[in-house]
Amino acid sequence: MRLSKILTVALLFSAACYKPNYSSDEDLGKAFRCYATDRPACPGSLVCCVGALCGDSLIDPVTGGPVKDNSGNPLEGSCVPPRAPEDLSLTPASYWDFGIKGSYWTGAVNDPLLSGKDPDTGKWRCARKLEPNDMPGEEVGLGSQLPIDPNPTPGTAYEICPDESAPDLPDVDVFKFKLPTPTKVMVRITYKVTYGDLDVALFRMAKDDTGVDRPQRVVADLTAVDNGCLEVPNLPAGGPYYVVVRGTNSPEKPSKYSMNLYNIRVYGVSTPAGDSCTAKKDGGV
Ligand SMILES: [Ca+2]
Ligand SMILES: [Ca+2]
Repeated sequence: MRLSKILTVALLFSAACYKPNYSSDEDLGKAFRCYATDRPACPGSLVCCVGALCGDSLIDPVTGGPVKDNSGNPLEGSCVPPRAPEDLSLTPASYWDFGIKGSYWTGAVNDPLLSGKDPDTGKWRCARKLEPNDMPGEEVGLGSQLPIDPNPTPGTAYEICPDESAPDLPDVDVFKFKLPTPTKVMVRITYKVTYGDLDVALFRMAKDDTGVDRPQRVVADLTAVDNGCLEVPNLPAGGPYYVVVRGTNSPEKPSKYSMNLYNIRVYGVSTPAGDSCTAKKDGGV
């Protein structure tokens, strides 16, 4: 429902002491939808945000109209509490701290054909499905109930590769889930390391000294082999938890990040002795 409609309803009921019981909880899907160009865009002290972009940054400085998405539609935001000022030097690759990588792929790397333009179609090769999904607020939702003991599937296909506007920017993909009960959680990504090493890690949010949420690493797979796997025997209920997949760099080429196609599965396991990262030594999934 658009804000103007809600305000109209609120006015209609104001004679009967109507108290609008609005929510700003994006996670519950209850936040007001908004356009930053509406005046006011949001009730009270709330601000209109799309991912990391808020308020006037959703207004095109040239036209004065709303910033538009790739399809030409005005970006629709959610009314949320004002966010802490962000460190503008912070990139998604530095925001998600994977820890120190100890092993690197040293063999030949095949071109995954994920950057540059296809000579036949002229289109940017990186499909950029569900992008941007690099920071909290942009993530791909996995829901509040992970599948438990699902039948093995190939998983959902994504790709780590940059946008045409910033071809050297490292890409990360972020997925979010919550847990209603403590759960043994598995995360599996499948990829061929010969086309580019990928890493995967699980984070939760913790408040830093200034009370701002920062990602805290729970577990990471930083190996330079085919596929990646995370196993958390008893992840506490709640969340949100964030699964992050990244391309990797190396000490020799710190500014060059790998790209690759991958498939991902995130699921729960009902018995402690059930599925495990170490159970299949052949690297299968
Ligand atoms: Ca991404
Ligand atoms: Ca890896």
